[in-house]
Amino acid sequence: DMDLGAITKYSALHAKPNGLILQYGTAGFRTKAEHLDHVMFRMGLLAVLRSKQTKSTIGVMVTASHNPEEDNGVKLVDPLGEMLAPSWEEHATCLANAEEQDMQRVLIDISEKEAVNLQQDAFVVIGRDTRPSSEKLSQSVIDGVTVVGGQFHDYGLLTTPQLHYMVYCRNTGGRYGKATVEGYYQKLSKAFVELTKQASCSGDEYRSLKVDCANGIGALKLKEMEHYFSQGLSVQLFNDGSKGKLNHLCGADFVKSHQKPPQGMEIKSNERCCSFDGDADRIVYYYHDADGHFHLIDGDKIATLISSFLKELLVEIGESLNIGVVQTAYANGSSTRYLEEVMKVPVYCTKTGVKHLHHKAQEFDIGVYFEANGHGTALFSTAVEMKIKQSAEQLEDKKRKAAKMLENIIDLFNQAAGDAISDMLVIEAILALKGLTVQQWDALYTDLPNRQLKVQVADRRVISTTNAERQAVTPPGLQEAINDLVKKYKLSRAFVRPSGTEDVVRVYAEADSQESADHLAHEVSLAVF
Ligand code: NG1
Ligand code: ZN
Repeated sequence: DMDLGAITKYSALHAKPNGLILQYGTAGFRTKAEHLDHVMFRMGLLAVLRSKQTKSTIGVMVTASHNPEEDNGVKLVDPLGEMLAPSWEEHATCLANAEEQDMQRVLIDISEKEAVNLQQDAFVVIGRDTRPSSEKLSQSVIDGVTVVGGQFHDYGLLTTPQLHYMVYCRNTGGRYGKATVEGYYQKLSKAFVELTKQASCSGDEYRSLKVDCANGIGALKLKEMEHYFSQGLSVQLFNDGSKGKLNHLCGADFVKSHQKPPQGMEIKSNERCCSFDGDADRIVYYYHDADGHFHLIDGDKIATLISSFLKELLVEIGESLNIGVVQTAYANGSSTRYLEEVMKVPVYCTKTGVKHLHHKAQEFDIGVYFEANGHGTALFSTAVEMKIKQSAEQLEDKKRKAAKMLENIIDLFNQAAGDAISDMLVIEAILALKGLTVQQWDALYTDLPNRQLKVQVADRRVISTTNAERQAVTPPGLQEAINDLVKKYKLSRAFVRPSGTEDVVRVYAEADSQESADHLAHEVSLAVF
């Protein structure tokens, strides 16, 4: 049973600031680091309950991803490396906001509602990013875990996707990989090196890459990992945390939202560059053309490269497996059109937030999902993995080679979560195998000009949406107004939705020219008031 006395005693050492209300959103809890101590302690408690209920290892990651260095956050990772189940998100919010004297009751409530067997053993794994506040906050998580008798392993510094990988490994009996940082490096590097060995044109041009690490954990981990894969790729790290501030004027979020290169990176024309975000679960590519123009290659184009390569391999092997691409409303219209009309791959749209994309992608033999901002991965069903393994052993020559390639690609993806390091290696392998330059990849299709705006409103919850957030249901009249505005432009599309991570309404518009996209976004933002 729970030692309620001990919980009360230790909880007082992690006291909640009076009146502070936080919400477990799409990315867990996120706010200024100094407001999070009680949340960390309580998420330690909750992770133990979730572990007892699922009879599995649960993960707790301390990070605020691309937010400024002063912020921090926490999210729980479910047994198969997935985001926390929705009913437990509600429990998390309840528990985080309970006043000291109500803590016991809330904990008992959750245990009863979820039929948690308190006698069951619990195991929690913990990881943290490089923020100055992260070490102490992860210690508070551990306090929470231990006060309710949970066992734990503290991995210390990890990228977010590495923690997802550890949880997945531990709950699948080692089939997926070894639950150590070393195991992660070896699994991915072995697959990568085998793939790039098969590239016929392994000329120098494909072999080096500039990486902006957002002054975050990605730099640390890439440095540790570099020598494992260096025979296939040499990486040059920028914003490695030795000088600059985390996520400041650099990183995937900065590059994507400002559509310009990060500070601290010198780019020669046509050099391949990429940026990670602060916890290394997002990646975008870019380059400067001969005229010095900046070109961004976002998650949509990454998904296109990956899904077309996978489809080609399947054709080569002669397997008719179903492959689907999952996007959100933010996917550029050109990418959706290219995937559906040129590549003939079915495309599905879900609500924003990777858990929605991840779940949808699980419905296919091969599901590729990416948010435009560069968060994504590919999932392979167990049946596919077995089939491909067989093909790699049985088939002849060309088919066998393709099956072997697919086998390695499957190993190279982090199937627990979107992963900047893993995605980078997948992309580098595909470019090498196909002999594609970064410009050729970029030229697959041309992005429609688009604009994203944030609008501050009194209460963003007055806006509700349907059809994967592409249509507004309330307030009345808003969707009609948007429809009328969209009609004024060519190749146009626009939508609004309340953000799940910030107190704003987001406006997105695209059209045939940048000027039109800007106008449309502006007009739509006026209609929101
Ligand atoms: P919100 O704030 O709900 O738009 C943002 C990103 C998501 C996702 C989450 C979680 C956009 C438009 N939205 O969500 O894609 O990454 O943060 O971090 O990029
Ligand atoms: Zn992130």
